[in-house]
Amino acid sequence: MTEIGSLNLEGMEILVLGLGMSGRSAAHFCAERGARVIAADERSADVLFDAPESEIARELGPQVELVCGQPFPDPSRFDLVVPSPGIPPSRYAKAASRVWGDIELAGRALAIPVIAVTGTNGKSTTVRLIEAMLNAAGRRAEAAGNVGTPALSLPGKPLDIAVLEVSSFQLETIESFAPQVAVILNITPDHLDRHGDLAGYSAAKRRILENQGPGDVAVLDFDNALVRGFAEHARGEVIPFSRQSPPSLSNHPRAAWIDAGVATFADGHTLERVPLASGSGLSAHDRDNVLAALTAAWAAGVAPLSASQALSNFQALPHRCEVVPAPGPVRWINDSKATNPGAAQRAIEGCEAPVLWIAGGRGKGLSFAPLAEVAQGRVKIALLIGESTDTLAEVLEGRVPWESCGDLDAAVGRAASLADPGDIVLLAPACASFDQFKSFEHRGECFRTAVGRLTEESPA
Ligand code: UMA
Ligand code: ADP
Repeated sequence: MTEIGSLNLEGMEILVLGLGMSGRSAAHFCAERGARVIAADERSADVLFDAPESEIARELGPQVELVCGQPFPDPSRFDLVVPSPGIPPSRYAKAASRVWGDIELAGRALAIPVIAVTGTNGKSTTVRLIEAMLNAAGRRAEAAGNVGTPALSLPGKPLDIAVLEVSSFQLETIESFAPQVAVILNITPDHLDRHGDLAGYSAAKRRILENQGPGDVAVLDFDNALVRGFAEHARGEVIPFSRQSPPSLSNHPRAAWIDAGVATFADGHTLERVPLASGSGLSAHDRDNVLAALTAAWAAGVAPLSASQALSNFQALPHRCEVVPAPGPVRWINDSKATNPGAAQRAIEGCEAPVLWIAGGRGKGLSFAPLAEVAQGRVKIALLIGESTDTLAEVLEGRVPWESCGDLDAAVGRAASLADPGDIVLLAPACASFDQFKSFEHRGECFRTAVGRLTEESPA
């Protein structure tokens, strides 16, 4: 019998839906543990794989049967369905007798403590910070999950603790997943096409708390009203964090906040203070993420001062308010990862100079109205690109000057001709990239290239 943690899949008939990153790792994981797996993807093998199907099949092993380019098999025939995060529950939930996503499987397989992080913006940065902080404190930690490496890559590795980024999609398919430390960052509208409305989206996020017990900890962003409201659903200890004001200590003996640039950690009457000397390239809103990460590490038993040692070497993630090197008096900032209005809002708020704002792309059906409010007075001109141009123009009209540029290269060129010394040109699209780019990374790289080209055209 193959058993790790509390997981035994021997002899089970398992249907894995989707053969992207998550599905492939799930199929391999289940087969290795003695299950019979059918792994299905609606795309055909030649589109799906960058190697011949036979090679992928060999990698996955004889226990896995690939079904590509066909409708999904009937889920009711299987003991367990393991859907990829991108496949909505409407595709399988009614028919399936049991559904566990890869986070559920990983939670069952991992015999080490888990810190799990969710929220709308800042998850990837926060899990990387936590990972670095725990490693700096001598704990063998590794980050995985929505951050880009499937969670099922972790079981079996020599680790002391796992740090998982979990999306709302992944939380829809948990059953007993109970992280020792659950972190919920800000919640602002995103993925409403999948979850229906903000209530549905935040209910999915809240599921990170649903199986915790009295010994577990919920680290919650108390500056966000929705997340603050989750405290009453927490079954373990709540440690609130705030960048604005000390949370009430009467309800929560442990709390963290920022006071004049110093992260402050209260444990009853004992205070520990950590000056926030930021890591390389960290943006204004990364302070929230640093505070959340220090608090999570603290909840996992690492003193904040010790955890903070990691900050001096921490490299901010690319495409998140990344300064693009360019000679001259204008600053160019690549926040291509701002794929929703909330992230773009924080990016604009973080600019301490007049902004030429490049925005637009594939809309997600989210309101841009709050963005227009923030942009008014801060943004000199909005340079609009992609499918959302008309929708953005409509909310900006009369509040913020705007121009339709069509594509990113044209917007960069126009920004270069309009910017005054001291201005900031900010790419913070508030939209997905898929109308004109392969991914947000591709969009960010194209921005860097376009800025680099300007430098070549007019050397300093
Ligand atoms: N597919 C179908 N039928 C469908 C839908 C999809 O067959 O109706 C197939 C596709 O053909 C494709 C596969 O399913 O081959 C894709 O599955 P997926 O979209 O779940 O993608 P993965 O490659 O498995 O990546 C997933 C996460 N993707 C999504 O949540 C959409 C990755 O997060 C994550 O890093 C990875 O698992 C490892 O855990 C990406 C993401 O965009 C970065 N996440 C969203 C976000 O951050 O906003 C939530
Ligand atoms: P996620 O994994 O949640 O998408 P990232 O760290 O990749 O988080 O950042 C995504 C986007 O959100 C980037 O545009 C980044 O600048 C922005 N961002 C990062 N942290 C925060 C925060 N605490 N609040 C709002 N926006 C943030």
